[in-house]
Amino acid sequence: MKEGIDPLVNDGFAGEPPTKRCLSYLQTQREKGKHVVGIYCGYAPMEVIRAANLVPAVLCAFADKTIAAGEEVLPANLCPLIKSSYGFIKTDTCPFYAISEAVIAETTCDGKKKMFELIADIKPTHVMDLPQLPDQKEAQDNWTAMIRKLSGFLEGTFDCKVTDAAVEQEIKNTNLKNKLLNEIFDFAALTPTPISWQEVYDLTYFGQVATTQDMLPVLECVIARLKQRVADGVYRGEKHSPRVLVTGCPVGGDATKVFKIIEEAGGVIVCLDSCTGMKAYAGHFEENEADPYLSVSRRYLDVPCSCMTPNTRRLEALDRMINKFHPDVVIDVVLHACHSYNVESQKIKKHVEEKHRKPFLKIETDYSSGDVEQIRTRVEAVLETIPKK
Ligand code: BJ8
Repeated sequence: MKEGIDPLVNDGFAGEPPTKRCLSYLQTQREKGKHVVGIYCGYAPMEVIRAANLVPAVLCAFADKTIAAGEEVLPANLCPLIKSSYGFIKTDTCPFYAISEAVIAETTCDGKKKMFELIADIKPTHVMDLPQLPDQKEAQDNWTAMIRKLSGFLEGTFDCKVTDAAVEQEIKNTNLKNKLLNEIFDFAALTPTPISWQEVYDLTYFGQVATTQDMLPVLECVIARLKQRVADGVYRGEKHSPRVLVTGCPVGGDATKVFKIIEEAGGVIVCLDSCTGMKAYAGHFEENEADPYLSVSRRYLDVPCSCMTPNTRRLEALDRMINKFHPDVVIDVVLHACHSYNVESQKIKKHVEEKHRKPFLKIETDYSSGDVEQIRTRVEAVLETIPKK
């Protein structure tokens, strides 16, 4: 938190890692008797999980400290997100995994998919077969069937009933939560911007876990505080700081070193395009469809992850974000050994440079601090190419 600026969320967790707020929330829900399921991906159909009266816990990890434990079993040249997540489970130190009574997983990248096999015998683990050619009609049919199958797994595991009416209600709840979060993202689109990347990240992280009902007062209060900041002329960075859009792999914990470097180099991050950022809140669920599962299926198949081919939706989403947030530069963060985001980066670079005539930088990194100075040099160099305003 920048000195002199009041926190947007004043609940005692301001300035703390967002995982603390989420863990506290999950513990409270458990004490109230609610069951918790672990999730690993932006494709996890939250509306069905919530319709079963369950609370989702995000199990993707971003800490360097568990990589060594992960590498005792997994290959060293694997994505750090997978090694870190597995390392936490292997050392029995992940409170989010500990509180989860079952795990929901999807066949996204090979590393995650095979890691799920290694943990499947610890807790009930339900793997959903995610189609990866989203434009094919069969993809929609199959994904809808997989989401229905998930309902069956949750009903069997937690002795509950997932009704269509409850799924429909959760669709409406998600649309409302997304609407308010997008109102908050609108503030990041202002020049200068009154909201920091850390504040956006805190909210997007909490939004994965908390229900719409629990989020509503928080979000309404944040919107009021942001309006006040604008009225008071309070903003982040300098008035004419280079505006940065960060896209790519999910970034959290130790990987936020990249965000900190961008800020220290004088940039202001105005858009976080990843599953740990704004991506989870894009799009819209059609309400009052004859089959609410089809509505859920459509929305999730639209998630523009690099595991999809072709992933044209990511380019379309980038167009919308560039037009809204007016970045001066696009930085693509790729985690080591994430082949799909790494290969796709070439397309993103071409699209950004040729269609939008903006500078582009790809940063390949992991959770260690060994490359901080090298990243800093590259970030400083790209920010220097931006004409002063
Ligand atoms: S929807 S981005 S959360 S798969 S683990 S793919 S970084 S090699 S996390 Fe993801 Fe779902 Fe897609 Fe979002 Fe690469 Fe690592 Fe795999 Fe990763």
